[in-house]
Amino acid sequence: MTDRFANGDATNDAGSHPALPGAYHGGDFAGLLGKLDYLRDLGVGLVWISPVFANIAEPQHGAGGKGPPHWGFHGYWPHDFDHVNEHFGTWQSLRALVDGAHERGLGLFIDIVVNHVGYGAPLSQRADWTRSPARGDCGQDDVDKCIYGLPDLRTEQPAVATALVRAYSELATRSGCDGFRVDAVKHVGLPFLAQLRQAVVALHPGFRFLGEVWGTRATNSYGDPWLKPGQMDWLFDFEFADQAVNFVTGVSDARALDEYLSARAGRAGRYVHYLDTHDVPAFLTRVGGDKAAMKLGAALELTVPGIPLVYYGDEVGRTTTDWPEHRSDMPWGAAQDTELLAYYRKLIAARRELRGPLTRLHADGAHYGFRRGAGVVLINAGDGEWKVPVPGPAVDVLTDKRVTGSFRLAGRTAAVLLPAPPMRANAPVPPVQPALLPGQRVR
Ligand SMILES: [Ca+2]
Ligand SMILES: [Ca+2]
Repeated sequence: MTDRFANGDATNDAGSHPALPGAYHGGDFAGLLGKLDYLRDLGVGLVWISPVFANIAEPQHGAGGKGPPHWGFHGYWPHDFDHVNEHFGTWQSLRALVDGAHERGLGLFIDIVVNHVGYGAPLSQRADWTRSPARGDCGQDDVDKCIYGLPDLRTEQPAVATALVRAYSELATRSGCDGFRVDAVKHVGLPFLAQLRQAVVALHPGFRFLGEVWGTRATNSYGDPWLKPGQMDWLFDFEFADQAVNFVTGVSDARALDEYLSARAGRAGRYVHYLDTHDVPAFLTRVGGDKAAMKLGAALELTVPGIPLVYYGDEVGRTTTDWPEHRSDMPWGAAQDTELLAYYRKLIAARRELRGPLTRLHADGAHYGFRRGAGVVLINAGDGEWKVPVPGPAVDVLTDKRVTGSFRLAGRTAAVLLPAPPMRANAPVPPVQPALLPGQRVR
């Protein structure tokens, strides 16, 4: 959420009202650029930012016009497809952000809106471009209805499709970004999505698409049409957060969690899972502000197969609720829970050692354990200690504790065990046991 992450340029703050939850708060591309080191140090590989095109300027009022004012700070109310949102910066500062990400080994995805324009945008006046509630020509199906009363782009019309494909190809080229997160994919026809992908990938081989098809989950075939060749590379697993909440709060047991993880095993690599996003309340809020439960959820999220998404602020203990709090400002400085941040960093670093499918080792009550690659992950959602046998010497990389034989995992904690590191060449040589000296026989 570019507007809410960091303000790096005060010259684009006109019209910002940080005290109003529905207004622009001043965050921008320059602010993000200045925090890329923070993101790199957190360990993420890819950054997903808000839609970048200019949004409608007029605030909207929900609740029949009586609600608080709400501007397009989130970027989902595009006004035209040629200009960058002036609150976020310029084409140049967007390019500088992407280049800055690449210099640090990070990828960058831009959210794109292809389904609709903002309320009252000029294109909403053109019946050949849009369906609109004001004209009464919205449809009933997923593709031709006007979601949230937004003017719906006629992406099935060749002229509209061609113009949008051209605008987003231009965005890919001018920004230098690595991929698009495509908004409201369910509400756009598959032929348009294929046309968009084909055009952008022809210009930029390796360009990737993450599609938001509301309600997809890695446990069933609902999302499969959007995962066919020529469509999206990845979709979201809308089920994961609920499964994680249920397990860490004791609503469901390890067996239920294991059934879920087994059911998603075949598709997990094509799905992005998260604890929360800009559309739902924070995980930490859902578990009653219990930091131990948050850590268990993070441990689960960041160790299982699939592509984990960390929504900004999760890693420092930001609590949010429903709109508009779930898009609140990123906490910085003293407002950050640095202990939780350190925990996230360790988990993300450990994740690089956890590859391939998950093999269940324990699924009993509140205890869940599995092997993945070289690592063993143990999650104790119960209150009591869990004594677990451990094969071979290992290190719990979350606490740096060395473990052999058996491991006592405290209640409400998780562990990621990796093989104890081999001795380095320049490390001091430990004393050799006399019985093992050459020429000596073991008695
Ligand atoms: Ca600013
Ligand atoms: Ca549509």
